[in-house]
Amino acid sequence: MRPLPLAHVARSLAAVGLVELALATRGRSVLDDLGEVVIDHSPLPLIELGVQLMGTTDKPLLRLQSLAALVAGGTALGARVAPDHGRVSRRTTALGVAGVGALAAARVVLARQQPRVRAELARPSAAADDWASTPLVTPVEDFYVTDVTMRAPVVDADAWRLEVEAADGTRAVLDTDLLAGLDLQERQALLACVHNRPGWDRLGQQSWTGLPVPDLLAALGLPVPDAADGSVDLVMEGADGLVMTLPWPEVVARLSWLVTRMGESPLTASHVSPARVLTAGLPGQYGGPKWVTALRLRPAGSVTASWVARGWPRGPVVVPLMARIDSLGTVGMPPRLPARPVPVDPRGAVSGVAWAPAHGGVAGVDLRVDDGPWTAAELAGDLGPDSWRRWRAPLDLPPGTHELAVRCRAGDGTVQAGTGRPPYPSGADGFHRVRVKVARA
Ligand SMILES: Nc1nc2c(c(=O)[nH]1)N[C@H]1C(S)=C(S)[C@@H](COP(=O)(O)O)O[C@H]1N2
Ligand SMILES: [Mo]
Repeated sequence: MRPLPLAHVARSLAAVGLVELALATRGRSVLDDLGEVVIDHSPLPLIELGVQLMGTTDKPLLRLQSLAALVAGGTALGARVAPDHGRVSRRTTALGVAGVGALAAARVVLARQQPRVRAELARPSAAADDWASTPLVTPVEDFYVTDVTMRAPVVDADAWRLEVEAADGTRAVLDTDLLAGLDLQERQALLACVHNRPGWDRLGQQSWTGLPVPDLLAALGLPVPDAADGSVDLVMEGADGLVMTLPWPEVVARLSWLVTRMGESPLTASHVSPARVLTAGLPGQYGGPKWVTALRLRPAGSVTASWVARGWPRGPVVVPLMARIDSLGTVGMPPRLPARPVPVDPRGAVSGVAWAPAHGGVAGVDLRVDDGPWTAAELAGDLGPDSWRRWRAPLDLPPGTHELAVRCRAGDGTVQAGTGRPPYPSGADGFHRVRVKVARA
């Protein structure tokens, strides 16, 4: 094997670093652009596997891949063009170090341009937390973020415009001033990603302020289709180019909302200023785009949503009903896999949340120990069918190792089946199971 031409590696690193740093000041990144090319051209099963294994750490990994590919390409090219100049000298070492430095500096410059998630929401009071281990309202800084782009677009609220187009082609344009004059209401709802699996935390509960899309059309003086008019789709465009569509009857029945506030505060940059569309009961990728820039009524089926182009069903897919055990510290994304069973007090209690926003809300949660029967847990007060609900159940366990499992029962009579099906194509189902251990007395 020939030795790696390290000098060319160093030169390539320096070249990529310099280009990256020069572009960073303009908010661009070769590594991110390449990462997006990879995402756009990867087959769906590969993307699903990536999400399953890496959760949201997939982006740093994609950048590293891009860097490796560019440096490998540069090295190969360098070794061909100048095979004799591949020896490491002080100068090439310095070049390599400078390249790595430039890459790091570029990341800092790019990160500076990304608005921060502001943690302005009041945390739930201690009393509210006594009941269960889960905050009733997910703090903004803990709320999951799913962006399809490598970096979130930066949308200037002053320059933001929402183009609204009726079925007959008449249009209106909304800006933040006009928006402030509209009659906005607050609503509690859960937002979940279609990739959420049993025991994951790719979902959150918040109160959202905004107004239903049909009311928005009316407020702008645009004709509003009949609630049952299936001949039109609502086509929703995000500033990052993401397009989603919903049949008009779904928009009306589920009350798709134009949302401008999350909890007490205006939407933070990542969740996401200045406005988004949210549809209770539908996973994020079906319910509406963040950084929404246009809402258009178009003939049903005439526009293909970005997810459909990527192989997802037209749907809309709904949020599957599920229950989660939060108090044993096993929740996470990707899930924390405790190597050993979680030690528990045999007469202790477990608690968590359950949700069934597409099935009339949570009517019950059941706990099962090993192969025993399902027994009903105690439920906390209800925020409404679109929200999650907290539950708790006492334990009465003999010494040894046990498996706890939870399931959700919904208001419409649906009982969670726990089939173990993956997120693609219609959302994951499976019981959240946790192994516990009771010490011998
Ligand atoms: N414009 C735009 N809208 C989007 C996305 C996106 O990447 N761009 N991600 C979608 C997905 S997959 C989900 S799960 C939710 C995530 O919203 P959050 O990041 O505020 O939690 O937004 C949805 N809307
Ligand atoms: Mo998602």
